[in-house]
Amino acid sequence: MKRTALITGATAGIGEETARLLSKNDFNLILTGRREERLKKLADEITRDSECKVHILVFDIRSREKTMEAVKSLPQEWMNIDVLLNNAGLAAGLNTIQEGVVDDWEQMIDTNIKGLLYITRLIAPKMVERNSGHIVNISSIAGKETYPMGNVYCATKHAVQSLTQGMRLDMLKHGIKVSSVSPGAVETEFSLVRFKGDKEKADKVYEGFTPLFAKDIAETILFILTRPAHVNIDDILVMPTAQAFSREFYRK
Ligand code: NDP
Ligand code: 8X3
Repeated sequence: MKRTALITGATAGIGEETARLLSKNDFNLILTGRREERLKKLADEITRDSECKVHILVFDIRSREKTMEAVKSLPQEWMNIDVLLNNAGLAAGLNTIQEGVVDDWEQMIDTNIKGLLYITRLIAPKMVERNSGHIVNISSIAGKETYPMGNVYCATKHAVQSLTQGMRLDMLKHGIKVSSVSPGAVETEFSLVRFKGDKEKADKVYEGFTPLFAKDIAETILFILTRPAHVNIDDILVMPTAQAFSREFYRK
């Protein structure tokens, strides 16, 4: 029987590629994000190329009300969510603390921590009721190390690590699986967003080495989701071969 997965941030990068991969591996999908056109296009592609059913929800995860409305709007047949992939997130800017942009800090905290919590709070109780479910949180190497000027972004991902442990402890007796995936540099729209559309700056991040691609992380997520019932993958750190720790790159 197919499982239902809700993916936050399915309009680009890791979320989009994971949607494609899960659609071919016995999942029906609830795809979310702010960019409706992209969600519709992806839903059309997936339903054309697979047996997967897709439902889209358009909302800004920073809004508690909009997130609640979106989840409450789900038709009955979509209410039993087996997998929650907490992927929506971003880095905004790269500045020292003393020159930090407070609006950027708020955007990262509101998306990467509070947004993740809002949606988890809405979906986890139903998993607990059924004594079944799997939450996968996308953390980062930035959740394990702090790098210069990464301050607030790294703090949000450290929070994701901590929340993953908290979720696992609190839902242990209900048989809920909780995992995190912590990638190094993945070439997605991440750097374009971080540098606010400056493509030259964004491209420089991946210059001279082969980064990870969204598909690499999608495959890791699929691995996590397809372990036997008695196996929980707590955390996987995935790095490009040419990257050691958060800021050591071997560039040719
Ligand atoms: P992308 O920028 O390609 O994708 C980010 C996704 O998050 C988009 O679908 C975007 O959708 C969604 N999102 C962002 N803000 C909001 C919001 N306010 N409300 C709803 N959705 C939102 O980046 P990645 O795929 O790389 O990032 C996915 C996750 O992976 C993030 O949590 C990131 O921190 C993490 N990560 C990324 C790494 C990398 O090097 N790329 C490495 C380690 C972790 P939309 O804009 O349509 O709302
Ligand atoms: C994204 C990877 O190193 O740019 O989380 O923070 S990094």
